[in-house]
Amino acid sequence: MKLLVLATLLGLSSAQFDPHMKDGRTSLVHLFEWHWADIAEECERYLAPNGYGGVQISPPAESIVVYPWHPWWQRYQPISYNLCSRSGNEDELRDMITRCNNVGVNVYVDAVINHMCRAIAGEGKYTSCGSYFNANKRDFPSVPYTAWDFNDDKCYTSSGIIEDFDDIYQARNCRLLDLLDLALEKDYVRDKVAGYMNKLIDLGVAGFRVDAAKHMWPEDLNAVYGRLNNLNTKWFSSGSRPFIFQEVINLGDEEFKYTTKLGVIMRKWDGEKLSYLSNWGEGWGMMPSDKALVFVDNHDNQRGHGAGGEFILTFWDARLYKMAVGLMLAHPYGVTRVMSSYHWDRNIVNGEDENDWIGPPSYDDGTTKPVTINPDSSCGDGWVCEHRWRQIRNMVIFRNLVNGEPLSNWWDNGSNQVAFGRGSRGFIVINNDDWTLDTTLNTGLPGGTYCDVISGQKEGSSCTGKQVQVGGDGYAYFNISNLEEDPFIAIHADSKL
Ligand code: AAO
Repeated sequence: MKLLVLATLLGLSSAQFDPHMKDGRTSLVHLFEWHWADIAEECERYLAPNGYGGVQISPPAESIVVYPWHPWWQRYQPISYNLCSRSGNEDELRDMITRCNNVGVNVYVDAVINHMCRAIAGEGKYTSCGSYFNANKRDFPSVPYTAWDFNDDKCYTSSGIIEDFDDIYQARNCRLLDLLDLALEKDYVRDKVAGYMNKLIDLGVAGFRVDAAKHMWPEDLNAVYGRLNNLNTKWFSSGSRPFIFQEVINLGDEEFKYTTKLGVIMRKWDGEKLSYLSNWGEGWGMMPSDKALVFVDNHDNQRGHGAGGEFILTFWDARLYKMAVGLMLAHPYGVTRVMSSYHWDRNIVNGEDENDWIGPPSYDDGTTKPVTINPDSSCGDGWVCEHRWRQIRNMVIFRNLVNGEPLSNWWDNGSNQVAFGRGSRGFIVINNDDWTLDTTLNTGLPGGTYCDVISGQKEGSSCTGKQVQVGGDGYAYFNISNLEEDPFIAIHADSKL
């Protein structure tokens, strides 16, 4: 699996690992392909009230448009740094950033700075804001970039494309998937890229996911990061540095272990068991917790792109997925990112999804449909909105409440039943075995009656789901059938009656 994270390894100051979330919030959500206007609404009506600390947005820069299909990935082929995209124009972007910040929800931008569009994209004005470009001539007048600003003469593969991802010279000087590779060792290019990011910082964003970071030289990235402004003091304390998390897919070593391994463990493949998670995190050879951004799936691997695989858990496997996300959110390791997807018609042929390109719910002209909200607060019109699923939303709240508390009272049955607490603030019990969990455990919580926040939650003075009785000694009896819709239970300080 994949990815992730990591904002690191570059000798950056530790300030760049701080996501600057407000009010003890701890998680961000990727609202993949949402329109800016919908994100603004979502910040106000849902994310802030439910404790989400931030939102990752899809690339906001002008990109190619691929007629008539409008695949989601067209946005990863910029043709200028004008802020107009399928998600909206600059005014809508500014309005969204302002409104999200005003309710304490940070905005993190997916920054595509390694490359422009593909070499064979042709020329014309078929772009998200109608600016002219000519890919053959490497001419992007709206930036402007010309042939001098690309790495063509530094790549030694005959195709000009990365053929061996393990060869760092190819990986950093040749074209990723035929995407025109920017010469980031040039001050001019560094200035243009930093100018784009600074415009976003000045609008109020809190940081960046750096796309394809593996394909840029660390010293070039450092030079770009060094040019970045401090965050806008309208919403952030003075001297705050942007949060940077870099996309580096490398399943063999550290970072990508998190999503891969979690998928394999939950599926019980390769002899893996939940009980092995007692030292999850650094104990598994992952990077330091305060430098990791973790997730169960992302926009690539949920559809087989970028080292996806059948072990990746997604909304398509809802039952296991909810448990995996619950576990991630309960566990102290890393900054957590929740995925929010849209449905597409999967068409798996020989293990590959032939429809992995399908864009967000759209009208015939390719315009993205608004996100509609059903009376039960789920989303309609093809938007999945995992972040609104009760089990996931309530675990985001759980994570905020236990923030800073160590992992405590670990228990396992040597198989796939595990439980752990976070000091005296929260406790989770998971049954992924094919038999009932039936045991009494030390929760570490003060005695009382608690509402399970998975099967329901506390509403007023009662629970809408299960109740858990914690004795004065902190012990509680748990019985979780393997046949339940959600075979896990979580209780926390605020779910006490
Ligand atoms: C589109 C078309 C392509 C066309 C291209 C240019 O789909 O057919 O060639 O235009 O004309 C997204 C889409 C692409 C799309 C692109 C541009 O995913 O399909 O291409 O927009 O529109 C590498 C990079 C990683 C990258 C990933 C896709 O390292 O940075 O490829 N992800 C990001 C974004 C992604 C985006 C881009 C970058 C481009 O998240 O959404 O692309 O902006 C190995 C390598 C990895 C490599 C993967 C690719 O992974 O090591 O570096 O990722 O292969 O599959 C083991 C190994 C692991 C290996 C893995 C898979 O597990 O441990 O290292 O197997 O083989």
